[in-house]
Amino acid sequence: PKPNGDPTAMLMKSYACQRRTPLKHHNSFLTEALEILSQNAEYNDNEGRSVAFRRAASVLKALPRRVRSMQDLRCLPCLGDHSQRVIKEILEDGSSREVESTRQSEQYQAMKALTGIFGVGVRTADRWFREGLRSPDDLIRRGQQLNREQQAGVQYYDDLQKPVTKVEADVISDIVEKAVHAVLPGAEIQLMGGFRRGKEVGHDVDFLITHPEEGKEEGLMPKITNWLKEQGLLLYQKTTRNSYLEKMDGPARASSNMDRFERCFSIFKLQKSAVSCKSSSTASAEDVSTARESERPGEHHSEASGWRAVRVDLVVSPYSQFAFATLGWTGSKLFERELRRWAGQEKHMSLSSHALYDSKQNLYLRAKKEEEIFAYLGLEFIPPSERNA
Ligand code: TTP
Ligand code: MN
Ligand code: MN
Ligand code: MN
Repeated sequence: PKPNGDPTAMLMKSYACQRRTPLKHHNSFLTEALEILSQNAEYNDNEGRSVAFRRAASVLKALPRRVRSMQDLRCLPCLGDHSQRVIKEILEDGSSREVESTRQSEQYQAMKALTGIFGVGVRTADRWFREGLRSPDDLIRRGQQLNREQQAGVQYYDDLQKPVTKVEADVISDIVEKAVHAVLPGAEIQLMGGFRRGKEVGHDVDFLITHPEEGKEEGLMPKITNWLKEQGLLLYQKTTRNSYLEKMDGPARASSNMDRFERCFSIFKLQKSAVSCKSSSTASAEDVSTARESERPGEHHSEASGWRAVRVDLVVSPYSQFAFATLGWTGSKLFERELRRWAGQEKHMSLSSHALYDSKQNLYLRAKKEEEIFAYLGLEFIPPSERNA
């Protein structure tokens, strides 16, 4: 038999950062199922299993066509026994019993609802689940003690569950640009995360801010948030100072996903009139005139008001780290994870959102553009729109 008898057979590389993964692909019916199992493993604190399902799903996203039989999966990397079993069942029966029972399970649904609250991670959600709590409403009813972040998360829960559209992201971009330039002319602002990868909706809007004169960016975040507060545009914000020290944090910390930039987790108050103006000239004046600003405390109901809450992440980077920060904040999360794994396992380098360290040469590799980082890593450049691993 010819080794490459099938002319359509393609060589699928095993690291997601070696592949092009478009936003729209042909196998959502399989990837959504595998991602439920991945999510469930994460809820059960089983990171290895969670990543294995996520890698399997990601391989299917990179395929040029729909999977129709197990034959189509020959020679594909990252598909373990468990993933193959699930895929086989879906191909034969239309659905997988394990996936459907997970989807319906009380634990999965409660964990999804609770971790969906801004400020609530898996550990907190799991503790609450074991105490019998199932939803944000349960937290309010039982008078559960919440930190400031979680209070905002519960208060704006309905709004924050609603996907943020590209038009809304563009309106917020204009606002952030205005705020940044008001306090530091010459600063540069870049839209990051899912929207940089071409997504049409997101769970938040991410921005990276820098200034070509190194040092000018220091202490910038409080100035930006103060300006936004004065304009009445912020519902919540928490700023963390930059704590990156190259000597201490560089190579040692590089494998961790958390970076040490000055950053701000925030919730913006977005006027609906601003959005309808941007999206078309047929702005519905109705939305605004029927707005009721009076509402009971506890929860905000967006339908009845002229504004909605939107999660926004702001990050400030020194110019010398901007390329690394850009690469690190574009995502997807699996793509980032695979880049760091590739760097460590295949190149003996440590990659973070701050730097690239070469352990063999014992030095930091400087870069002004993302392209240079891919080149140092011996990878073909993958544009943001194909990093949807
Ligand atoms: P997210 O905003 O969480 O994800 P996303 O923009 O890809 O998708 P969504 O539409 O759901 O918002 O993260 C954006 C990028 O930021 C992601 O690639 C990883 C990076 N990131 C960090 O580097 N450090 C962090 O602490 C977090 C939370 C994200
Ligand atoms: Mn995002
Ligand atoms: Mn997300
Ligand atoms: Mn984000």
